[in-house]
Formats: sequence, structure tokens, C-alpha cells
Amino acid sequence: MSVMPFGDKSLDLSLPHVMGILNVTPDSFSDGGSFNSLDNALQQTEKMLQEGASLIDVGGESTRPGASPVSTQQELDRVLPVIEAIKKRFDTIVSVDTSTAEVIRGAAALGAGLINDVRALEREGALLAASETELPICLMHMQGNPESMQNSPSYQSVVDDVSGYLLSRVAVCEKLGIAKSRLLLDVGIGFGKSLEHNLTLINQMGRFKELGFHLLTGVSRKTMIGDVLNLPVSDRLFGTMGANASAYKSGSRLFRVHDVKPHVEMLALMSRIEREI
Ligand code: 7PJ
Repeated sequence: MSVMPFGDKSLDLSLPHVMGILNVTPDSFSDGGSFNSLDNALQQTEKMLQEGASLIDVGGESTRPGASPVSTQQELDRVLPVIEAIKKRFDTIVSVDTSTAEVIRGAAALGAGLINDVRALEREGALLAASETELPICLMHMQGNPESMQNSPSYQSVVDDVSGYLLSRVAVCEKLGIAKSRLLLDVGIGFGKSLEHNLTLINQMGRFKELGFHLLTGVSRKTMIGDVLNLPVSDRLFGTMGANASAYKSGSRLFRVHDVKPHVEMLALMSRIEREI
């Protein structure tokens, strides 16, 4: 057992868990913003929970390659009503996919259970805001920023560079009194990485597990799947599952996905088989 608190609930992270993606952006790349009304967001949440999601990840800032920044007010207006409605209606863990201090504070006040930050709390004020919530935090690696990160990503050694960065963010968190036990790590598939970088990071995910943190993987429908299979976003489920299965075998236990049911079933088998051996 490896139970981690997520706000008013907790998860046993010796078992795999699926985090369902709920984009509340009008321009999100793979679901085109079709869930950007409150009703649609709640319907999608209900479906993902019925399919076995353990958490719902609510994000109001598109971080797809080339995306333009969103104002704090816009992000607050998109995200907070959805979090409030989900917490009112469903008994689940809401994760907030944000880098913005005001959104972190607002989400925590409404009962969010996880801060998921693709900028690893580097944005002004985010570190302090996150520390004050006492919630768990997922620190993700990104090289550059969404506007330009795919232009020419380069590393000395992608595994060493990403793990060095994540450990440096862990150290900064610890300085502010954030206990290591509150932190999850994510290599940041697709965030300033070539196809080779992404493949290496998944191949070497065990190296990140050795750092002693729980790992989250976000590869759902991403460009790397399309690059390997030469398939559009709409046809990337099976490839996504292959990448997530590989990450599971290397120790990742949280999977941020669009397609909940196939992942819940795949991971149930992988986990069961692992325990029977
Ligand atoms: C990730 C994320 C990811 C974590 C996004 C997309 C882009 N959060 N938020 N990890 N990706 N922790 O879904 O394509 O990989 S947004």
C-alpha cells in the first residue's frame, strides 16, 4: 500500500489510476473545445467517472505547441465554475491543470485535490500559492514555452537533463516547506522534445522511478504517437495505450488520458498480472 492524500480523498498509488482529461479551453487540440460549456463539462465528467477515472484533470489554458497565452481572468472564469460544479455533483478528486497562482488558490478553496503544473511552479507566485494549499503537486518538465518549445528541442542527455531539472524543482519546493511526500513527477512528454527524446524518456522511465517519487504520464493522443504511426489525432488510442502500458511497466501509476475506459481495463489487467506473479 502506498496511500497518498488528494484533498478530501486519497489514492493507493501502488495501483494504477486513470486521470480523465477535461479541457475547458476553446482551442484544445484533440477535442476541439467541445466540452467548454458547463453542461458538457459535467456530462463528460460523469462519463469518465462511470468508466473508472480516479481523478478529473481540469485545464483552462491550452499548452499545445504554438498555443498563445491566456489571461489570468480568462483562466479563472473557465476553470473555477467547472471545479465548483464537479465537486458539488460528484464524489471525486479534481486536479487543476494550471501554472497560475490565483487559479491554484481558487481551485484549492473549491476542493481541488491536486495541483498539476506543466511549469513545475516556476510562474510568479505559483510556488507560494501551492505551498499554502497543502495539496499534492505534480511537477512536470518542459523545455522552453508552448509558443516555441517544438522549434529545436535539444539536450545533453535527455534523461539526465529532465531528472536534474525535476530534482532541482523538488529542492526548491522543499525549501518552502513542501514535503517530498506531496510531490509527483512527470517527464513532460511532448513539451520541448523531439520524437527521439520522447521515446527515450518512456524507455528510461524506470530511471525516474528510482528517484523515489510517484510518476504521472501524459502521452494521450500526442504528436509522438502520430509520428510513430503516421495517424491523425482521432486514431491515436491504440498507440497511446502502448506507450502507457510501457510507462506502467516502468513504474508510472497515474495516467492522464482522454480515453478512460480502454485505459482502466488495460491497467486492470496489467496490475492484476503483476500481482499474481
Ligand atoms: C500534460 C499535462 C502532461 C501533465 C498537458 C496535452 C497537453 N499535465 N497537461 N502531463 N499535458 N502532468 O494534453 O496534449 O503530459 S496539456
